Amino acid sequence: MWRKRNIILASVKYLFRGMSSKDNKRPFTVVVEGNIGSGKTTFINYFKKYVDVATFAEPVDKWRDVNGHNLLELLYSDTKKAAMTFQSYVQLTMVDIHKRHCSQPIKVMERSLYSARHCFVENLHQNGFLDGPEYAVLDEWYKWLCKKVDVEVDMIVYLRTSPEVALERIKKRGRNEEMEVPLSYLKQLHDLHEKWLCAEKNGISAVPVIVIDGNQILSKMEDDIKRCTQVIMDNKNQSTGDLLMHSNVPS
Ligand code: 8LK
Repeated sequence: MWRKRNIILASVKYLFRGMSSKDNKRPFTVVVEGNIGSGKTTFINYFKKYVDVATFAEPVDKWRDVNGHNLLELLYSDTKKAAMTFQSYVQLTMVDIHKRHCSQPIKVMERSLYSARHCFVENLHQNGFLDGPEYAVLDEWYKWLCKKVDVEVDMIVYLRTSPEVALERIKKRGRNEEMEVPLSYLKQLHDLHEKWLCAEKNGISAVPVIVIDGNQILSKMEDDIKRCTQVIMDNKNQSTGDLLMHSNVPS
């Protein structure tokens, strides 16, 4: 169900914040967050038809081939050994996308430096796959990056999906490395997303969060995504006053 309350909240928070993408050097940046199998790719693909939007999917191909090493495979086959290596590289590749230049005024990214820290790194630490020193080093890097690099975002879209539905979709997608992902892992990640994005006090609370029901069948989700597009446009327009989003798709 589309959560009207969240849209209103998003708009109100946005107005209060009175911000745009600062000095306009950074595009209006939307990050799409959610569990593995939550429908983020569908969401990102939807925006590809807009000429004013640059889309950035998660750089999974990079994670699968770092000078011939498949870090994603290593992560799932020997999590303790690969967790630090994988998360360091994820952090680097996510900052790269946060900083990637695009000529379009709107940038839609799949996940972010923030979900890396609040969900994935946190989960690996809670399960003992990242020990104290590893966790501390990743956290220091995270804090330094947030302070020194412009990785700010303007809006978060959270695809809230039950772990059971996410597991079904993962199985259907059939990505080799993920075939053994247990439901318990998805439940832990789900809880961390909820804590981060739905609790009153999250690390980046000034950023509006739009919640979409990711359990819906994909055709239904498209309706919500369309409405979400409108919210993104409205907020972007408030920040520049003149931009209209154009669609390549004949109406
Ligand atoms: O999203 C593709 C795969 O990578 C999926 O199996 C989950 C994993 N992954 C991870 O372990 N840590 C991550 C991300 C993805 C994305 C971020 C930011 N951190």
